[in-house]
Amino acid sequence: MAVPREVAERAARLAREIERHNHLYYVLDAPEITDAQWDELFAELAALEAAWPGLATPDSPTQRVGAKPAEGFAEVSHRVPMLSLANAFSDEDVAAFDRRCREGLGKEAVEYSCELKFDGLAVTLAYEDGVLAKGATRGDGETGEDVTANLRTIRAIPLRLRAEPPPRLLEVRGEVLMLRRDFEAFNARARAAGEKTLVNPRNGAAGGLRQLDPRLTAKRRLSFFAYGIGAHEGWAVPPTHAALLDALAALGFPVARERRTATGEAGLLAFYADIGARRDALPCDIDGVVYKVNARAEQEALGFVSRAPRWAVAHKFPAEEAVTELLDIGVQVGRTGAITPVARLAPVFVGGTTVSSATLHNEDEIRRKEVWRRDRVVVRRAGDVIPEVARVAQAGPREEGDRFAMPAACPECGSAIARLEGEAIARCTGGLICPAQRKAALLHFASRRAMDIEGLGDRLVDQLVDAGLVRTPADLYRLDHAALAGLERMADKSAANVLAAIGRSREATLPRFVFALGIRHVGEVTAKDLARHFGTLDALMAADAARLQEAPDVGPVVAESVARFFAEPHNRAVIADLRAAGVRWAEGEPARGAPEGPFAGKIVVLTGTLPTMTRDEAKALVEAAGGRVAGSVSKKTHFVVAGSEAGSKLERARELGIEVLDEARLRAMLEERETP
Ligand code: D41
Repeated sequence: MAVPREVAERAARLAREIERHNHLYYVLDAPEITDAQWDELFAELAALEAAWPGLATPDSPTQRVGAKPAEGFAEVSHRVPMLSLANAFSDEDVAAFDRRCREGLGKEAVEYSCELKFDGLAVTLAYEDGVLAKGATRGDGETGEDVTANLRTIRAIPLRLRAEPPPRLLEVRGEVLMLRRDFEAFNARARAAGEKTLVNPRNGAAGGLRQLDPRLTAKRRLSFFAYGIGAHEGWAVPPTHAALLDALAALGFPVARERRTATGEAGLLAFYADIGARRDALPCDIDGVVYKVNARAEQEALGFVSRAPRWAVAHKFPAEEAVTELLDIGVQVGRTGAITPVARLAPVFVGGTTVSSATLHNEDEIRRKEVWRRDRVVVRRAGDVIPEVARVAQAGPREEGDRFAMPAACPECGSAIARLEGEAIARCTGGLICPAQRKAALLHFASRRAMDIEGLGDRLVDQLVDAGLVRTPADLYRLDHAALAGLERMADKSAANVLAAIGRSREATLPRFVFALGIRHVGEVTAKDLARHFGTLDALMAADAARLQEAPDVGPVVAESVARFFAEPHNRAVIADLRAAGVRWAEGEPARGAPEGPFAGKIVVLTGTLPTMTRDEAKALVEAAGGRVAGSVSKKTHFVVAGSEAGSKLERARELGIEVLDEARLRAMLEERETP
């Protein structure tokens, strides 16, 4: 049965609409409708085409992922060969390129069009009468493979040119690639499904184009950027490369915004530096920039040498990946005690510098990447980030001793290394004595909510530790005026003030002292809970993980962390030392029975700015009324006290249906005790 005219017209209109929205979304990055609205248009068109066989045309958006798996790819010989690009690796290479162009053209200064060099795969797209007819890989430049069905799945590639009337023939050339966000999303999904992940976006794009089943290509969400043309008939080729790129954008192709004209070597190098600085912020990987003589007449005058135009050059960034031998795996201790496995490498030049060590992040990463000592590994150094071992290039002999084992003791202080359940990072437990953690531990110990030693900040801690005057917090209490005043830029008066502050801090409270120890997972609230529950430091130190969990809100992770801290003899020695130095607090009885007050047993979260109370005041009042203040909203939260500019915590409270109080209501509830 013939397709009724209204149906054909509706289908054609839908097809045009869908492609217009594809262009808005994938090329201009400025969608006008939601994904759901797009799905609706698409579903309507698909339904019409299903009901009326013969309705679907090759340029219908439903045909992007229509085809059945292919047997293989047919060969395509390019009507106009796809040339290669000469490379420049240094400023001198660029200067030589500019000199050759000036001399070849007999000009003082040559104008260039500068663009990005995408790290993808070159392809050519043939449009006949405006409709995408064939797409092929570059291959050897003369012959490539017909990957039309796969290229159709790329929504950034128009199925029809935006030109009326369209050229008889136009071949558009460009690069197929995977945007970083699509690469990350693909790998996240693959990881969750236990499937193989992609090594990098370039391999993702190359593998994607080579799929025999276009549905697999579609899953990779490939992208495309246009940079040139091949054969053409019935099209007025613009007179400059810059105008050509504008024309390609007008026809509906993605063209990178990062493009401009520049004159002379200095102009080219400025573009290179500018792009180099912004490289990490780009949506996709690039491996350099490309300079092309702008005027087409000048390009023709310069011509070619052995398959490469004389009028263009790729200025490459230093390679970000290199292969070298992994000599050994050691560990490094961070400021917070985090133990990072570090690869010692045979020195290798990568990303512009020589690298001889690279991070392996943590034990799980080593296992996931299956890295062993004496393997040959790929070292990656992108931008300013620390070099990392990206993957194994070639396995080494792999004898049992080559496998990484987390050491039992910290290389800096000899304390035990522990990895708590559910954490990726192993840590040194010698928080109070480990040289690597010394400065951070001292700063925390002296901080306002801990021992509150005024004047003992970053700079002074640095000086004290670097001068060898302080190794553990206990050493603070043995400092004298002469030692302090002897430090650079330390006036007599300030030395006296700091000494007085240290002296005052001897009168502590048990919660403050426990918090000051800097035990992982023991914040101010937990320190208070522990102090209240055990009453004395000795009782707390004697408790095993099971006893620790009897304290309110202490789960297995906190309990294990506390038990390990006090099990470390170094830590016990420092605590004994602190007591010997006169640090003391009033010890209490272990808590018994439930707390009393209008907020007894209630968990309260504070958020936003209250009209008259500070956060600390509100907290103290809630705690005095028997409540506990928590940092985040969960199902266990009883009340959220919200002030102005309350954000996500308030939202979360509403989602969970938790009662929200303002300051007035909080005050009223606090006073309930007095109004029987
Ligand atoms: O972004 C690219 N990878 C890129 C590749 C580019 N921006 N421009 C290019 N221009 C050319 C000429 C000058 C020969 C038309 C290229 C390539 N060629 C190219 N890609 C793969 C081989 C050659």
